[in-house]
Amino acid sequence: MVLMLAQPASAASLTGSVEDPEGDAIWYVHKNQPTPGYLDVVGATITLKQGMFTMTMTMAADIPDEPAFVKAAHVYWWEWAFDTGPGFYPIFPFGSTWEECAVIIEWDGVEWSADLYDWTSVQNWKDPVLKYRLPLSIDGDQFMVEAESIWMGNPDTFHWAAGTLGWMSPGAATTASYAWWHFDGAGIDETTGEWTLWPG
Ligand SMILES: [Ca+2]
Repeated sequence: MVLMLAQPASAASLTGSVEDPEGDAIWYVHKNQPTPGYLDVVGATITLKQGMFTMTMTMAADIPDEPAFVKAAHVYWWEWAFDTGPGFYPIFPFGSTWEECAVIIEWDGVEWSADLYDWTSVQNWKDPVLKYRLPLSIDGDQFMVEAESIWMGNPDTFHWAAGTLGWMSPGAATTASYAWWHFDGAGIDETTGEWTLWPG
């Protein structure tokens, strides 16, 4: 006998996922040399349940406790970028889409951190970026991080992409003279540059 138990709506979850080839991460300084597998995205997910977004990113290799920097890089980012509405300040675009907010895991050579960045109130370079510190877990080849939906404006739907990024300039987004490169991106249409619709 199968029992069907009704669940309250709040217990339902919505999810979206993307896959990406292994071996396609590129570092511009060494285009002909392999980029570390922990910078190579093979999959990412975003799941919403009870007001909390859980994001995972699976890499092509286990994530070291203390990743070594490839030449010229000073900071690594693993990022889920969210296009939640029209018009915002373009900061770290993947493809042809600009993001309103992003969840970013950072390794700065000393410590790990994870933050939700909210650019929706930013009008120019000098405006402060809203940031929320997030809990981070690293298990083998996978990152997992959680963020409150309300911090992202409780979106019902959005477009998103995931990827990895290296900063050539120390201090990342806090300096005016910044320079960065995407090692790899996932969830981006190769032809149109459009991001992936969530949920779905
Ligand atoms: Ca990849």
